[in-house]
Amino acid sequence: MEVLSPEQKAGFDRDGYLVLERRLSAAQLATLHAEIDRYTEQARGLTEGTDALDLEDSHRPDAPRVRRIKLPHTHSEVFRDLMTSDTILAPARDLIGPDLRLHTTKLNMKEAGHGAAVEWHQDFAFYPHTNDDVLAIGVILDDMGAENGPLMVFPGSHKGPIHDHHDSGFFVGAMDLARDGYDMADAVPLMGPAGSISIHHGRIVHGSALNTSTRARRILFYEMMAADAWPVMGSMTKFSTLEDYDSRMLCGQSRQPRLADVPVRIPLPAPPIGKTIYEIQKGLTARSFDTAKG
Ligand SMILES: O=C(O)CCC(=O)C(=O)O
Repeated sequence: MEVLSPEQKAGFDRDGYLVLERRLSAAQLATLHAEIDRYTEQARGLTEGTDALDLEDSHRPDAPRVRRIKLPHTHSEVFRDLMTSDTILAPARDLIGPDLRLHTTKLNMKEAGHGAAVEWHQDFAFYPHTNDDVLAIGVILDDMGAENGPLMVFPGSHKGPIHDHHDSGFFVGAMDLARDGYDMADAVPLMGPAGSISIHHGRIVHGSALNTSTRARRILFYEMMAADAWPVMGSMTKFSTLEDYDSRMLCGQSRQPRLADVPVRIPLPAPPIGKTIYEIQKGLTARSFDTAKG
């Protein structure tokens, strides 16, 4: 083990999540915040999103509202350097082994007063793999309390089924919580001071509410898997060649697939609209969370 205790690893295996408090220094946080400001300034004047910026539905060119910085590691050295640091990779190696491949990165902004909710879902429903050594590391960039839309999880749900994320015949990337037997009162918020790190298992049921508070809630997600977890055909994971796929190795070696007895559903037919989770989830009828009023 590099950084986690045996108890923390056992906790993750049992519950499907961990929070590691205060892993980033004040200086690192300041650098990340400044980098975010550089992006949000680019939103002023935009009439639609760009390759880097996903905008809130209530965004206006003169009142910019950024929902997400997309794939930040592809256009920012700051976010790329953090991704390849031991701060991010050491806990992941402790949990799923030395060979890690990146799935994606995103920085969900959830700005004060209007930051969008994310409906309940399992990441593995979007990208089923041959085994479930799949997780997301979340870098908590603002103090995260109950009021500013923390990520919430259902402990132990990573050991259950992959639920139906379809509605009206299409994949909508979200579940009908009541239909699947969950009570929102049982969800646990992953809270901690800015600079903490959350880790959630790829199969855990999770979501987060609209941020109606006066404080932002920004989380930078690095989603990754053991290199021997290969996407099942129909997964939203796309790659064109082996070189392309292997260019996503974060550490260790590329591996042949390991096939485990894991539940799998295929996210097809593809959603009729949208590429981001916020757009795709608009197809869900039985919403759990409010949407912004504008
Ligand atoms: O930002 C959040 O609270 C949830 C993010 C999430 O689950 C996702 O983007 O897939």
